[in-house]
Amino acid sequence: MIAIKGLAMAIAATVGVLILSACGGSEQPASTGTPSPAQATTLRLSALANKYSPTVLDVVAGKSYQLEITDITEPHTFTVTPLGVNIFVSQMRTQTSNLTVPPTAQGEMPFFCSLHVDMGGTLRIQKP
Ligand SMILES: [Cu+2]
Repeated sequence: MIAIKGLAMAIAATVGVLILSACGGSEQPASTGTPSPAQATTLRLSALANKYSPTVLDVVAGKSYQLEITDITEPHTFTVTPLGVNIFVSQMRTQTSNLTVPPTAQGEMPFFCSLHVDMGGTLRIQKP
């Protein structure tokens, strides 16, 4: 919990710095010198009523995602056994976690919550 709060504060601090630098650089055109690192795509998953929705998540092998789980009212897991993914979802309301799909992964794999029998879906992995 403390680590998560610390992360939230770090993100808040980063956002603050970004806003500050955006204001300070008003005389210069948008900086195009350094390409920003590839933006991770956000995958949204609701945990409303202890069911994951949508039940199909489309991802691409080798890509990283920000998995944003919303409507959390009690602890869950986001588990994909073949990928070795087992994220503990402990924050109330919304939790964002990194999900990286290995480049060699492909096909359909079940994802599920190990705490709720009927809570799960299918991760559909496309080739890049
Ligand atoms: Cu659950």
